[in-house]
Amino acid sequence: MEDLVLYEKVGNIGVLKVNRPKAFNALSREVVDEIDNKLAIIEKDEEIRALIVTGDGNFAAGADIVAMVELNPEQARAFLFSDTFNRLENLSIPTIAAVCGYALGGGLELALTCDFRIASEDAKVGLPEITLGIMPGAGGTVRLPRLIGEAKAKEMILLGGQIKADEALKAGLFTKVVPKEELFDEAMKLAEKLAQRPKLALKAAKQSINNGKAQAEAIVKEADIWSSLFATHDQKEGMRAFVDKRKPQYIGK
Ligand code: DAK
Repeated sequence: MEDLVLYEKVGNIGVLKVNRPKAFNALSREVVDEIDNKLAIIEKDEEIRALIVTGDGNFAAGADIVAMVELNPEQARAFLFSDTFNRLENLSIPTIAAVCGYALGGGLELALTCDFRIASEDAKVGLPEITLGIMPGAGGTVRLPRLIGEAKAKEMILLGGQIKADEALKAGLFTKVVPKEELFDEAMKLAEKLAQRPKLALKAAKQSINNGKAQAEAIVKEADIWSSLFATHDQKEGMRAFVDKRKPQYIGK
């Protein structure tokens, strides 16, 4: 079987690629564990000076809905995405999400843990969890409002729609949008620039910015609230409807 997450070093730049294209790179437990394993390698590698995170075809269409449908609240709470996402956010080197195609739900939340987000013109981002009878639970309700402001974040989270690359650029979610064929080179250019900056000062600046967010507690609480929704009819209905490819019937229970 092909590796679900690919990792390579291009000079002193690391490139992490989610590789589950048939499921639009949906983040299953195995994919997230693999990302975590690669992060453990990256953390120990003194040579690596910047990391690009990307996906094959799409960035990632969210957590694997099929794997979540029948979870109860305890199992959902144990579905530890946030630890891996926090680990990525707190890497000492700068990180760049190179976003192509869909970055939805947990996929967008993964991109939000990176220091920069560069996208191709075909990128579409959103937090569609509400349409599944749940809410974002891996940092989305905490990181997105801080990045793009509460009103725009609420529009995305409470309505659950998608926005295109140019709108996400205007909102400040992306720092740059380029044609698809230029995405990787553009991310590399930025990574190489960052790699030339003094390592210790970069690490200190990033740590200080992250400290200032003081968001750890909010992210833990978000996961608690998120998992409580797995006791509801609407979560089961929303996710079963996605799997059955039909419209959900919500009853508010
Ligand atoms: N999960 C599983 N499979 C997915 C998927 C997903 N998120 N997204 C796409 N796929 C699969 C589809 O089921 C389909 O598979 P087959 O039927 O071919 O077997 C294939 O990928 C292609 O999808 P479509 O046939 O739907 O293709 P379309 O072009 O029509 O649509 C789409 C593409 C990306 C717009 C659509 O697939 C879609 O809406 N996908 C779901 C997006 C979504 O709702 N994402 C949010 C998921 S919830 C936490 C842990 C996790 C999370 C939070 C907290 N904690 C532990 C605290 C995260 C939650 C989420 O991300």
